[in-house]
Amino acid sequence: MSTVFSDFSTVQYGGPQVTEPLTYRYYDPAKIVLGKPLGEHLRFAVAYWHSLAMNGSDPFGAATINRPWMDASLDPMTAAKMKADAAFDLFRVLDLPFFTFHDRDIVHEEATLKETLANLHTMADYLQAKMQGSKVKLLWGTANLFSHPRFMAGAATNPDPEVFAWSATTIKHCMDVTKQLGGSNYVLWGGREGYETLLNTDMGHELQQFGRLLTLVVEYKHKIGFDGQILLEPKPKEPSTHQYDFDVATVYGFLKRFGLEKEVAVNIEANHATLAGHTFEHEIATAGDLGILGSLDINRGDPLLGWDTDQFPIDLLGTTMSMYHVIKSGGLGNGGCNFDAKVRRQSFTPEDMIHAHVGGVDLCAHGFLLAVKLIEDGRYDKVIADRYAGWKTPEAQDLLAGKRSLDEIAAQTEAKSIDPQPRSGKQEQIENLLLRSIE
Ligand code: XLS
Ligand code: CA
Ligand code: CA
Repeated sequence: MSTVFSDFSTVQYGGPQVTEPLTYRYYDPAKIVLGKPLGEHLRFAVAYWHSLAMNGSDPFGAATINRPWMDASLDPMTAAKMKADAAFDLFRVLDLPFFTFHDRDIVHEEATLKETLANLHTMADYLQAKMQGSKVKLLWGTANLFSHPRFMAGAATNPDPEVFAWSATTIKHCMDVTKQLGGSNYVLWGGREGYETLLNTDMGHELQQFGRLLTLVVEYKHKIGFDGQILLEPKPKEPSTHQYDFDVATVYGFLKRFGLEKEVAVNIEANHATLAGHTFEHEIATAGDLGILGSLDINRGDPLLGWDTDQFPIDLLGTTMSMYHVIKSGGLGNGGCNFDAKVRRQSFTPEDMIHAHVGGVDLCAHGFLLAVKLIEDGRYDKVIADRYAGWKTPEAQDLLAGKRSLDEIAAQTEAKSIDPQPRSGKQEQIENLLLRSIE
């Protein structure tokens, strides 16, 4: 069956000198780097929602992307299958190893929960059959618990327990489907798990509800023998004014509170990091340090706009440093790099969709290779190591290990009476070193 992507041949690796735009210049999945193929470090995924379901509408304008399966006169199940056929054709063109989806991306909502869930399972079977004829695997599945009006005050954190139960039911089925399709992870993003005004919100109660839901998810994962990771995706705001999963550090505190820090990791999105006032690499390094780095959603915001624009990334230095911190954190394991990124509404052709992914894939691959080079070169790591070298002395090690009380430290320091001298932080030297490393 032909789709809007049928005219495109599979994008190949061509090497850095190639000028043909629909070619990977850096993404050579078979290239061995740090002991394994580059493709296994990066584990790229295509996001169903932005690539197949997004129609380019915004609060001020109508749809600009009119794919055949979006025709409202079609029978919805026929449309869902046409969309899936196009999805797998896009996966063929991009030749990336994974995809991701929400329940609502693959099939519409029906009048009753029972019918909605029946359709979800029908489409999961359809995807499973498509996967048998394809190389693509599922990086993660998730439930859309934010679009329908019933979720306007949250899903797990809704004041109405019936919405909590509805959400839990939907998640149970989405976890079943994710397991059926061999998913590596299951993601929870709490878009409306937060509030618009504290004036009508019992925050303590809502956090208890959220903790309960996450505990139920972890228990169910073990019950059904799902061996993927459960991931929470931080985001500080949008659509809610304040969201409980504000950033990686906040999520860690929440996981600790409910005893789930060994069970749940994070899916970190670049644009969510910047909305929280952090860099992507800050969030990655924080998760690495806390031992909860799960997976990445690759995109970028617009520095001139204060919302989640989900653009494809173009910043080589930022990407290199993000990959540096991924490598220093021990890699992505079961996670991957999911393109939670959408083309602009003026980029409405199928070809635009392919260019967007080729650019994003190549940028991440290039950044990863440069990060490896930076580590192998050693100069940058040495600057950092030298900065903390004072902590290597036995005396300082005892200080860090808690072998000195506050009054002992005071007595020793007063006896020595050494006035510590300021030392350069070498920021500009480091910036020059890094810029020269990506030339
Ligand atoms: C929205 C989120 C969402 C999650 C999955 O901002 O990025 O797309 O990744 O629900
Ligand atoms: Ca995301
Ligand atoms: Ca986003």
